[in-house]
Amino acid sequence: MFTRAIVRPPSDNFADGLTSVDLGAPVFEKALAQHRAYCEALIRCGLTLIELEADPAYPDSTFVEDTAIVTENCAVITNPGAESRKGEVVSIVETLSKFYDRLDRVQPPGTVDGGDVCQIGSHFLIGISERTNREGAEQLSGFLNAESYTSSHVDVRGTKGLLHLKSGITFIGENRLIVADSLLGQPEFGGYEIVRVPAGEEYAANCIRVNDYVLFAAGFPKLKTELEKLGYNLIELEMSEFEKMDGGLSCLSLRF
Ligand code: CIR
Repeated sequence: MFTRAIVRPPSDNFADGLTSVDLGAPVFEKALAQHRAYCEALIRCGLTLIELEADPAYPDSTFVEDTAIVTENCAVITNPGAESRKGEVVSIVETLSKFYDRLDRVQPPGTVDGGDVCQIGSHFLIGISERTNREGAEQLSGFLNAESYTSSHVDVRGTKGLLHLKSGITFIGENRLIVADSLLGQPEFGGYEIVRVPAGEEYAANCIRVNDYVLFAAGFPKLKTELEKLGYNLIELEMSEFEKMDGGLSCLSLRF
């Protein structure tokens, strides 16, 4: 069970952040409203929110998930792969120090973005991507192994349209992984029941299981129906403005 989440609203220069998609510029007011609805959904799932202030020095800083890996036993501060995002960790260190006695830190030349890290019970899948390098993944595995977690690495470089591992997969519990077609067949996914993402609904592969609910991007009816058939309680959220900046549902919070 999660009890808390760290969130940070977008800043008014959110549109200056990094993006690789061509969906137009996000509308700030709309992004704020979508973020508010996201926060309300987390509260509905039973979480207490730790709300940081918007930080215009870092236009991508609403995507807090990339700055840390938070688990029941330990917290690891990442070294984000994008130069413009490295400073985002400062306020996260300050915040997480209130909850963890010790914070481990990925050191350069290692880089890790939290969006590449998928926890499945006591096992972690770590994506090697444009943002997370092998050195960073190995450092992270070391920290996790010391806390009796296991981990394996999944190379997602060259997988078209995928910024992070979790842009294409979600662990939704019950031994089930939602997997976009571009990632099917990875040996690390053997042993899980795979829920395939219908063609054209790839963005919805990134959703989050939070206690009794799954937070799910609005506008993807086929995957929605499939998950409902499997018995999940979905909370649908409009994500259009974050999608324009390459962000998914998971990246807007750090849940622990
Ligand atoms: C970036 O390119 O870093 C941001 N615009 C989006 C980060 C999304 N993070 C995530 O999916 N974990």
